Amino acid sequence: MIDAITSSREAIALEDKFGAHNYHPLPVVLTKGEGVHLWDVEGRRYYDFLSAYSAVNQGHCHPRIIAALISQAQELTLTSRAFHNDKLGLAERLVCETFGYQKALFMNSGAEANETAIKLARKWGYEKKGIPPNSAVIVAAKKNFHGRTTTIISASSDPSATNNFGPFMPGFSIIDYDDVGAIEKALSDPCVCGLWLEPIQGEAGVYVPHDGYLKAAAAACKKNNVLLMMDEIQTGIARTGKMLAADHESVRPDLLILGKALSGGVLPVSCVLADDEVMMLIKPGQHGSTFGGNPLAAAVCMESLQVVKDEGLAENAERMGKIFRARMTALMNRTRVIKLVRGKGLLNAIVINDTEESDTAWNLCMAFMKEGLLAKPTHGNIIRLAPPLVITEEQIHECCDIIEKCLTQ
Ligand code: IF1
Repeated sequence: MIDAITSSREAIALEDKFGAHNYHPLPVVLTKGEGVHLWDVEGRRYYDFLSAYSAVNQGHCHPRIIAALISQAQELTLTSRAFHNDKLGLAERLVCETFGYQKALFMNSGAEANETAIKLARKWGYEKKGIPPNSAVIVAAKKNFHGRTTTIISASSDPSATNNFGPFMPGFSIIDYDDVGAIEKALSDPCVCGLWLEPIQGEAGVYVPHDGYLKAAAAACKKNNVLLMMDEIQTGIARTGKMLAADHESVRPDLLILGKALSGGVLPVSCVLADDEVMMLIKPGQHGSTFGGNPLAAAVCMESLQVVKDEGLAENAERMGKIFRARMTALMNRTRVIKLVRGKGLLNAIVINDTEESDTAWNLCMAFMKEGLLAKPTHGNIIRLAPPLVITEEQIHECCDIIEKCLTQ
């Protein structure tokens, strides 16, 4: 019999006693989500300014996505890929037509999609570019975040992601982000098969590269016969005011990596998009996953994408983001606490005028929580502020009032 949680304290105690301590959550226990709002066990309502790291772009428990989940769940949830089902092909067509690629490969988590992209780039490197066996190199950026597997952290420059998890996967070289010269230098190595970037670095603290960086990266890839692998797991699906962050520079990656809001935060769905020249290198039996592309995920993914289009979420993110950054910038000019405001669309962050080690950002998030807004620092002094893309202008102003009240007190 499943006991019900009756208090936040009880829930936290259970997690503390029986759960791995691999996170340090804010002391809030949520029990319901709807649109931009979350409710805790005691019934308090909050604005969600994290959106589960941009997985809930369509808002919590969007009625259309939940309806798609329920109706498909009553028909068929999983066949494995040993057999066909009547939803996967429809979802593959929708993502290919939405993002303009010839083929899609569905996985589950973002990390799995990045792992798939690594395998595709390497296979292309050996079989198309002629890189000698087992010597393919993928170039990644310092301060990247692409997931938590041992291969992915082999490209990480963050000690908290790598310490005591070795030995690491060879074949990655790490360069400074937002440095075109570093790309051109690294890609001159004939063993390089891929350049692996986030169009905006999320975990690094919503680091937006200089205009033209993505275009220059694409040009360097073309010049050196290297695949551009774009991780849009956090920045994609309308989060930055366009369907993809790469759209701001009209850059078309060779490998497009999606996840999170691809399913509206309802269940894990990720996918890699590419053209036949790359995707058809993987033959039957060479890659896959039990749940990858299951009919339930396919149905949820299709409705999630349709909601983004029907509700104009990219346009709303663009408009609301401008209003938000204008208010944060005005606030920055009134208080010494904010050093910087940066972001695109509704992926924004404020950099607090304090050291990375300070707990100012954490204390501010605790103050926001008491005023009904949930956000979390990405590093000591950076607070990511990213509400669901369905937020209205009135709600944005109400949230800015909360932030302003806490920052000016
Ligand atoms: C955590 C933040 C971290 C991602 C990008 C791939 C993945 C992610 C650009 C992997 C996942 C999540 C993971 C979660 C916290 C959050 C995160 F950047 F969003 F804030 F960690 F850096 N590429 N990001 O952002 O996707 O396998 O998780 O589905 O691990 O703590 P996943």
